[in-house]
Amino acid sequence: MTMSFTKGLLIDGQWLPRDKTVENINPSDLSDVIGRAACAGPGDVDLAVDAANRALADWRQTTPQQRADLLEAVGNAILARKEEIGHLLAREEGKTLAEGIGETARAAQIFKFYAQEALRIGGELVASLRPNVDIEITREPVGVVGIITPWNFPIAIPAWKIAPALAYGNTVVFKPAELVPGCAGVLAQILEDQDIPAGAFNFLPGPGRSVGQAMVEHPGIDAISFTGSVPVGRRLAAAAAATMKKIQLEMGGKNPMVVMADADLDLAIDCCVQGAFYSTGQRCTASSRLIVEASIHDEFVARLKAATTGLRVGDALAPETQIGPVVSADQLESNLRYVHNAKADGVDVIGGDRLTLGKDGFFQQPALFLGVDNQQTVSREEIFGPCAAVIKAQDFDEALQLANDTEFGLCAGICTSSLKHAREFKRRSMSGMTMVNLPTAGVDYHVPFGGRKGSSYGPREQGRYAAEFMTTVKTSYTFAG
Ligand code: UN1
Repeated sequence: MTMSFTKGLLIDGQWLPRDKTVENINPSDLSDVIGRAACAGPGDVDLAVDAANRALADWRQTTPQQRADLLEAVGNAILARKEEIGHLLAREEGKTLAEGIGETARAAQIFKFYAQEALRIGGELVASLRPNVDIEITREPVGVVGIITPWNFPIAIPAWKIAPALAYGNTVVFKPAELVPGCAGVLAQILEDQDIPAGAFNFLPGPGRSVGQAMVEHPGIDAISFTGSVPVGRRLAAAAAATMKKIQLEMGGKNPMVVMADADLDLAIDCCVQGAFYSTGQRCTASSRLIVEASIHDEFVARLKAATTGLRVGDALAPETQIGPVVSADQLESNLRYVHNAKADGVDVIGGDRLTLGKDGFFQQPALFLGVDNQQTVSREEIFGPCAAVIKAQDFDEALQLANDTEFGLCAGICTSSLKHAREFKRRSMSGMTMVNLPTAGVDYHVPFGGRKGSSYGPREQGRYAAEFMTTVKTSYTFAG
């Protein structure tokens, strides 16, 4: 296979090589080194933040049409290359080729959506309490936005943070996850190819502990949008408070999928299997708790076991593969530890072992933890792998109570044919998103995304609601007597 190398960092419109690099390895085939990515250091954060601040004066004055044209062109350029980028995505992250291409197309559509949103920036005109005074409420760019993204959606998550940031007139300093610098580098190149003004978009691949930390502490960054783990999110929020930055955090999930006895069971099996295991379960929206009504529990579990053990795990790029590898050695080790500890605690575990296939990769059999209650470790902690706990509930009320009994609150699903159950569930679920007869993972890009409790902090991402974080409100009073 050909090796691809990222060109370095993009700061102030210049590609800057760096001596320090990290290898980008294919998790389906550890002998496949995809390339080497340059590694930014904390000094580069200063350079990028300065460039972003200098560029802001002009960029915030661009017309909505200029920004719309740029974002539309970026979306079209991504779309035109969706097979190639999707292939790179599957190769570096390990989701299947179909998932990689699908994610790339979604990233393109996100840019095209925000191209249009740039044209819809408006405000309010409100009558004052005083005579001959008008009040205007307008939205302005928040300033320089620092964007820190995870490895599990190498192009879609960068897209849904970068596109609204630029659409609303902000400049960007973007740090992708170290494990997936390839797609991020392609995205940076595409933005540059569309002649984005120097400094309006800066690309800083590098480690979170140094580069991400320096970004959140930097007084020249006005807002940080982060997707990643709860512990890192908590650290970033504390650091952001020290410099009074606006912050938006998308973190973990322990998303329940409730299956009621009145559900279409074929559909419910599909929702559980897709939600729990597709994209190797490496989604914060994954269904990691399958809560099944007691009267159908045994029959449902028998079918779920058959569907789970029938999944084809393999090389992300092979057409027959349904479940690609785990992303890295560390993640695999962590997943296997959960499986090992569950077995040691006497849990009935189906699957979960490391798989040896033709190629040396991080393959793991999808795991079901059967007969567990909602207090066990595998029901509480986000594993972030192809692993799901199956929990029995006596009736709807208990299922709802179990669904809400978690420190997370991202997405909650129910499979039911009862309008009453569906309605009650939507109203009483303590989550940011609910799904009826749909998997918990796999969301639309034009509506808000986010959760409650430990899952999210700050305003929502995506759709029109992204304006809440990406802009700041100004109230202007004018007297003309
Ligand atoms: C999806 O389920 O379609 O990190 C998106 C994540 C989420 C994105 C999930 N922020 O998994």
